[in-house]
Amino acid sequence: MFWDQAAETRERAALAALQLGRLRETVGRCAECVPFYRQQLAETGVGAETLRTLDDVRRLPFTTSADLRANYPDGLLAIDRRRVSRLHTSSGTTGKPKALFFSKADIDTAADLMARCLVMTGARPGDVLQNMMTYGLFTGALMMHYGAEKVGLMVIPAGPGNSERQLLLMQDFRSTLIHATPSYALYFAGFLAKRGIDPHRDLALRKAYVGAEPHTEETRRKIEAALGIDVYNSYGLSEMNGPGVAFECEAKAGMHLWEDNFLLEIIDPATGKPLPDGERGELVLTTLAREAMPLLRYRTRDITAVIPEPCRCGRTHRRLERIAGRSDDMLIIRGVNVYPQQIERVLMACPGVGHNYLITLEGLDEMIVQVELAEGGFDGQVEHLVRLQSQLTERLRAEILVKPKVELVPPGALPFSEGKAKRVVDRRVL
Ligand code: DLL
Repeated sequence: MFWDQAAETRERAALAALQLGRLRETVGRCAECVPFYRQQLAETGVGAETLRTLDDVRRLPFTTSADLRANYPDGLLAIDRRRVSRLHTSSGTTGKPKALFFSKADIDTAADLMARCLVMTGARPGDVLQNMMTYGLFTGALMMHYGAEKVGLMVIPAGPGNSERQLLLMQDFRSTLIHATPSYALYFAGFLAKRGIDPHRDLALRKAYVGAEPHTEETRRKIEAALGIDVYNSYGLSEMNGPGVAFECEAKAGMHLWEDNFLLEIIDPATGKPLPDGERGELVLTTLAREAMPLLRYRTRDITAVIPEPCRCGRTHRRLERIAGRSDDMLIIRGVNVYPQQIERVLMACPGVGHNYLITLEGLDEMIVQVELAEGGFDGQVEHLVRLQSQLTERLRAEILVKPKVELVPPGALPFSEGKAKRVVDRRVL
């Protein structure tokens, strides 16, 4: 089933023509309405009329999150203030937030792309979506909310946290779909186990949409097994609408990126050079149909690759691999590059391991991995704990080439955040 079959299955040649037309229009509007871009485009000598093929996008300058911060609050706004209908922000790790503006048409387009995503996974009117993302300046909950209402789903704007209340809502209103961060979905699965709830018997859940933070295939499987549902990966970023940029279809084999709205490139993060389909690098996105705040070649910092093969669902928009991490998430430990996702993969694949973990770096490159045991996972036999601990240490060492100190802790012992999970605490002395 499709939300917009013509758009979702548009032939590649027609899609490319549409992209080129929209790219020219976007560049023209940037030059006309945004002084920051006017200057940049003038310096590089590129204008809408000089873009002959899609590859010419490479002649445009990159935009970075530092540019967004430097132009805070409204230096990148391309329309009159009176036509802005929504502000979102994205905080990131340091300094001023990024301000993101949306016109009425932008919100409608974002909702429409979200609707494509939902219908693509089999959501239908009659479904009840419990939206466990944070409502507010964060795009996560609201953009999903608008898309779900467009499809005709009943939405419960639950927000995150308060698992008792989530369960009550879920039972009383027979929620069939949930939208959550993967860390909250995992945490909630642990909460249900503790409460003795059998999702199959006691709940009506069918699917979960998880995103907003990196997570591994092992985490997906763990949530699917614990809740007995299908879990779909949802990718997006505030700078590009929030959720609904790329989403898995029923095949669950990569996320279709809506190429009629975003022009994608994969580059080598170190050199900025383009990489071919199938090769992993940094995702760079250009908005193709945004009114309030068009962005040219935005460096997402997210590491992924394009899956070039056509998808069996019939959609022609290319798929992205699961995000492997952010280029700025990489840890360097004793000279070795380590991504937190590598650690998560090992932990979540290991029986006996629970739903939360924390990586702490101390002293001179000391790594401590604290991990919760599964609910009911400790049978009182200390030797079983010792075995699990040494098994995890060995598997981690094989994966990341650094030997961490593994600490097993009881279920629920580690801090849990309602927003995006904080997986790494770096207390190293520099
Ligand atoms: O997290 C938008 C969103 C909300 C996406 C809900 C999906 C679901 P930001 O707060 O701006 O926006 O954070 C964007 O989060 O650049 C990635 O690093 C990360 N991220 C988002 N989705 C995924 C995902 C929202 N599925 C940043 N896998 C992005 C891995 C993700 N990382």
